Formats: sequence, structure tokens, C-alpha cells
Amino acid sequence: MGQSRLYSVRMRASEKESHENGGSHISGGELLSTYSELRMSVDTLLEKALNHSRGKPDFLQIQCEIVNQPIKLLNPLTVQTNVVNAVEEGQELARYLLEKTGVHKGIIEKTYKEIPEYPVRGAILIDIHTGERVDQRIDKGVRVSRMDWQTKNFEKWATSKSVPTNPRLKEALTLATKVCNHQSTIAELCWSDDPDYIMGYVASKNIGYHRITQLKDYDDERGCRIFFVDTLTDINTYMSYLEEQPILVQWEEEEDHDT
Ligand code: WAQ
Ligand code: MG
Ligand code: MG
Ligand code: MG
Repeated sequence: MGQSRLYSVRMRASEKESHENGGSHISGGELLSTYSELRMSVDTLLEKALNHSRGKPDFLQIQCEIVNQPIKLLNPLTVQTNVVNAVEEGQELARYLLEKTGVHKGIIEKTYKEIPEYPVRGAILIDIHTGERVDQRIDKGVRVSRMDWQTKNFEKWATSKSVPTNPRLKEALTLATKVCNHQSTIAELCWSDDPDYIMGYVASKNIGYHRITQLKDYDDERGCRIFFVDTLTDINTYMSYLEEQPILVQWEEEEDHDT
């Protein structure tokens, strides 16, 4: 896959209207594909949009475009699963882990108070010094794209780590690996907006990807994706890294000092 030219394939689906016309977000997806696999890749994202636990789309868009920049290969973050027995316990652990990554307690508390105000279809960026949102993308947020992890390599990794070969884990770990690879990212906090998925995570380059088995209740359609960022001299450069730098996660067993 690294040899031939790749296409970025992106999907977004919403209810009532398109996102820009005020429709509510159902689902999104992004992957990298060779030309010969484009039909299958589009079908994968179409399937995701048509059968989603948040509902049936009234607006659906799938876009393919050639990637011209060189692809960067990254090893996946190390993964740890933390079992908790209640949302409160999970959220307490998430705050504790965020502090371990270097975000101050006051900033974490301020961010948590403001989480309900962010119904976006991407991620929001929080400055770790001020606790202010810095992306200025209002209800859109920043959608990380141009990233993927070949299924075979992912499955080999998952088997070796004794974790499920869950496509959701693949997508989330790919995203977290890309985001945490940038030096301005201090940490990421995430849980799904899907009513049937309650697991979430805290990730950073230093602590790795910490899955937390429960960060919300079933049927709750409020998700969260926050990137805590430091010293962004140029926020546009950071956002274009997230949106445009092509990344393939590739697990190299020999280079994994965790096994
Ligand atoms: N870029 C930026 N933000 C995104 C992206 C993206 N590519 N994809 C999703 N989001 C944001 C958006 O606001 C969604 O509403 C929110 O994140 C949740 O997305 O088992 O499935 O795809 O280890 O529903 C985490 C645990 C699962 C996985 C997270 O999120 C595991 C998940 P979802
Ligand atoms: Mg989604
Ligand atoms: Mg997703
Ligand atoms: Mg979702």
C-alpha cells in the first residue's frame, strides 16, 4: 500500500440538513485507499453511514481525492485497558490520567464544565495554559483525516496484544496515534457519541492510549473529543497537520519494546 499513490476518502452523514445548514451529525469516516481498492473503500464508508446507531442520514457525502504529500509511517501508541464499574469512576480516572500527561487540574475542571457546550462533528482544541478553546471552528471542530491502518497489520498487532480486532479501536487508535505524534499535542480525551458505545480513552505520547471501559451511560448521544494543546505559535499549521498530513499506522514488531 505504501508504494502506489493513495486516495483520501472521507464520508459525512447528517440528519435533516447538511452539517453546514444546521443538520445534526450522524457519522463520519476517513481512510486512505489505493485506486484499485477505491470501490471497496467507498462501500465501507457507505455501509458505515447507512447503518449507524445514531440514525438514518438525510444528507450523505463521500469524497475521494488523491494524496500528493509523502505518507508518514507511525507505530501505534501503546495500549492499556482500564476496567471501571461506573461512569463516575471512569471519569475520575480520565481526569487523573489527563493530569499525568501534564494538564493542570484547574484547566481540566474548566474544560469539563464546558464539555456540554461543544456539540461538534470534529474535535475541539483547548490551550493548556488558558483553558480556552482555540480552534474557532464553532460547531464544526477539526476533523482529523488522511490516516489509516491496514487491516492485516492491525489484526496482527491486536492478536499480539490480546485486544479485540474491533474496527472502532482501529479507527480511534489510528487517530490518537496521529494526533499525539505532533509535539504540540499534550493529551487527547475522547468518548463516542454513539448511543451503543460507552468506552473511551485518554491518550498522549508519554502515557500511551488508555482505554477506559465506561465514560458515559448507554443511550447517551453526547460524545467528546478534545485535544489539549501547548504553545501553538501557528494554529493553522497545527490544524493542517491534523487535516492534511497523510499517516499510515504500521506496527513493526521488532521495534516494539512493549512486547
Ligand atoms: N476527527 C476529529 N474528531 C472526530 C473524528 C475525526 N476524524 N471522528 C470523530 N470525531 C469526534 C466527533 O465529534 C464525534 O462526535 C466524536 O469524536 C466521537 O466519534 O474501544 O467511536 O467515532 O478503544 O463516535 C473510543 C474507544 C471510541 C475505542 C470513540 O468515537 C476503543 C468513537 P466516534
Ligand atoms: Mg462517527
Ligand atoms: Mg469514528
Ligand atoms: Mg460517533
